[in-house]
Amino acid sequence: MKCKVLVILATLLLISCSKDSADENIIHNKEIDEITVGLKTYAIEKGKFIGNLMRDGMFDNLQVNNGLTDNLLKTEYNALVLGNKMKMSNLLRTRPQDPFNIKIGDINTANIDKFIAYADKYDMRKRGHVMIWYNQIPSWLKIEAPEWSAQQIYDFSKSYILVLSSYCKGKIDEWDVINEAIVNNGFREDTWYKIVNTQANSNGEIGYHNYFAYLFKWARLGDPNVELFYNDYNIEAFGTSKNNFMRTFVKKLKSDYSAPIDGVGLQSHFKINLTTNDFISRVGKTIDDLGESNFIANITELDIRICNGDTQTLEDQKKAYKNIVSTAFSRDNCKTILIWGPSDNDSWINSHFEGCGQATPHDENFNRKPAYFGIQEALMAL
Ligand code: 9MR
Repeated sequence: MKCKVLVILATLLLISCSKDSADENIIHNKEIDEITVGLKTYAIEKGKFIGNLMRDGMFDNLQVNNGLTDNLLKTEYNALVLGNKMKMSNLLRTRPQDPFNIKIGDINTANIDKFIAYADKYDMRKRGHVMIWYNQIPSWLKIEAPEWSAQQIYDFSKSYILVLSSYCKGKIDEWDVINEAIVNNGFREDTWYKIVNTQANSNGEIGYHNYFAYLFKWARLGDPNVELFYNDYNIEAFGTSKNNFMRTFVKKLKSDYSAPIDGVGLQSHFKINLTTNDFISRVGKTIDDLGESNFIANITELDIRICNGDTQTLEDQKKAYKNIVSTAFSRDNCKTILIWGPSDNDSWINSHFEGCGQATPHDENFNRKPAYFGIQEALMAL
């Protein structure tokens, strides 16, 4: 009799244990779902790329922030760019023996390799940032370039781009060939390459258009299949003087100079009070206008900062993120949106704009903000 009671008790215990563990499984699976169903799940379904950047801290130590940034990047995003580590200041830090005939050995390819390995591990689209930029150049170039002739600027740029583009052939999906060359309604003049506009090269060619067109041709020569971009800020909304100048410039580059330029990167560093419906619909108009001339128009550095004095809330920021993502992605010629900062804990805004912050979709503790759900809703509704 005693034995029977014991068997019944043991069976009951077993049943209740296995029920508990089934409940635990459900909870556990839900947690896994919440962790693994990132924004990219929705983007992939719609044939789009949603990305973010890897900052220097994480690049140097992939497990920075207790691995939270790493987890966020690989869970949420299917596109990646490096914040600084592929800029010329990092890739060409040491002066090459002959700066007019750069060899692959002169370039810090370890940075490129590390980027590619990480992105490939998680099936991410890879954005190369950046080949030619007036800013973040090596200190030796800052000293020497002002003494160079136009032909020397051409030789330096050609050998750098050719070597870089060939090294990354088939590994990088899209490159910023030239970044931030426009100021208001003209070309930027305070650059290390400005001599190309006032002095002819040895072919007798002169002017920014000619130089920029060659940059694209060299990049294409190194990799026939990579997508090549002009990238800039404050060019997003249709009809401003910088926007008008940019659209005329890229079209001219393609039609009059046969530059193999595939698209424009609209950086999109927005301040919250700028992001009205009218402003965002004008961004849509820019994408359409570029599309009519067969240009891709990607959003390449999106963040929406809130500053002291702004009356807008995180809910307003959600609406703005949702609006820009659905406006851009509803256009076929916008394929990629990259956000410039994994979380409010590691966004460049904090150190560059006094009194501003909260610019990204994840908060200081890497938790999803309303902005995150705005992006998610926009992706789901595509
Ligand atoms: O995110 C970059 C930041 O860490 C650097 O301090 C800064 C220096 O200029 O560059 C930031 O990235 C810029 C990008 O390369 C080009 N567009 C503007 C970005 C924000 O300044």
